[in-house]
Amino acid sequence: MTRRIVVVANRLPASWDGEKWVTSPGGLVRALEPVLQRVNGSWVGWSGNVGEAPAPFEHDGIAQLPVSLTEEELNDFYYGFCNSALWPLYHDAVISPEFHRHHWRPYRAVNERYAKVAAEALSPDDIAWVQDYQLQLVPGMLRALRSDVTIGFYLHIPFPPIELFSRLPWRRQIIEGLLGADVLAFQTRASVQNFARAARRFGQAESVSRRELRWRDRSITLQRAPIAIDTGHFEEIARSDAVQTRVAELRHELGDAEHIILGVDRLDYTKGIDLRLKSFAGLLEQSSDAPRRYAFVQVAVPSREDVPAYQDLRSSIEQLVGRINGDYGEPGWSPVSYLYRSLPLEELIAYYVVADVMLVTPLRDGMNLVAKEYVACRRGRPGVLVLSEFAGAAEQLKSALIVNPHDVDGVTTALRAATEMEHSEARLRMQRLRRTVRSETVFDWARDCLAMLEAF
Ligand code: ADQ
Repeated sequence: MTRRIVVVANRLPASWDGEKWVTSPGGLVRALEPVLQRVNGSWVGWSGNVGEAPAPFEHDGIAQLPVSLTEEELNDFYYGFCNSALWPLYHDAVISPEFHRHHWRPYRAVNERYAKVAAEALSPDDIAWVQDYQLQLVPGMLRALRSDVTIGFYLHIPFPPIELFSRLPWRRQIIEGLLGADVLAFQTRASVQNFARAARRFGQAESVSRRELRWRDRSITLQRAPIAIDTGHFEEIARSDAVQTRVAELRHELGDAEHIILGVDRLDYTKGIDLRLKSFAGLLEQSSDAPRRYAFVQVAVPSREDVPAYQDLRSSIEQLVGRINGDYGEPGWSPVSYLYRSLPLEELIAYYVVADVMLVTPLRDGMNLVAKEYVACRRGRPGVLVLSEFAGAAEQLKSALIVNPHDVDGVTTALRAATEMEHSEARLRMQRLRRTVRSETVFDWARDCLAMLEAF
């Protein structure tokens, strides 16, 4: 018998657009929604509006159990502790993490609230599947409330090396919160190892093996479960007539450039968008005789617009785009097209299909689904993926051109190699990448995670 699953995540998959509930974009929702629809699951999370929580409702075949957040909690818990302390700390401290006690306290209080809503929704033997860095205390709190359910935790972002994690003033509490789970799953081997070390050091857990810890008379399984995509869905849309028509239009709109290069990211300082733009400028510099051969499209989804670091990033990227277009553009032609918006899936896929080169160059990324989505859309046309060695995806997508995103000249060289690559080599590389992306879909990922939880 399949056991019922209650996902506990920061956000609900549905958000209110002022008139109706709509499905929010983003890696997490896109990955989990198809899975929950299959197992008739529920989802505990915040609706996106501050104040009193709406009554539970159903959307897209999933029972949605809203948790309330006040305006102050949104600022201190979400923008504060989650996104000004944990997010930078867990991404190699790309910018300095800020630790404030007035952010930590609401983090604990809000985690407690999620744990309570989840505890009420769970029946004996159900599985609670807690998601991500916003809710690291929930496994421990939930165990205290409900010792009769199985608790899983999945971290979508990297777990940092102990040298960085040690800086966190509440490192012991975070480790103990996580150790409340029966199964802790991570994107990469490196994250599993980093966590095991931190659990030994700050939680006094003992390693039984590389995949098992012992803590307070309980056994905790550590799992490497790289997240994936619904590959078939992307392939199907990429093949559709609507996308094919749009691809031809886009190519024309982009000045029929010989090489269309694409970047698609949430606008986040971990994604390396600014360095990537500099690398593209380097390519234009080297090709000053024929700059019109290249067109670079950067699609950036607005993200965390209330955090100052994100506002600064947005203006520095816009300045850089302006500078490159000013330096290399001509009347009626700009080498960089910059779109600051979220795109409907069909339009996003048309961009994946039209792009000859995909630049995925985060400074640190848990996985990066964009890289996998691009590969899924390349049926019958090679295209070259240039991928950062610091994306979790690099552990799997080894036939990409792997780069160090901090090395601006190195990325320019890789871009050049991508645009000049022999068709036969590009085809071979893409075939290998496609094999990986087709053989490990989001359904395999969910099956692996849930199988581990169901075994408890
Ligand atoms: P993100 O940091 O959001 O996810 P990513 O994995 O690339 O990063 O997922 C982004 C998602 O948003 C993709 O599915 C993509 O299609 C979509 N998207 C991007 N740009 C878009 C646009 N302009 N319009 C519409 N949709 C767009 C976090 C972690 C990642 C991890 C995922 C899942 O940071 O490392 O891979 O969770 O675990």
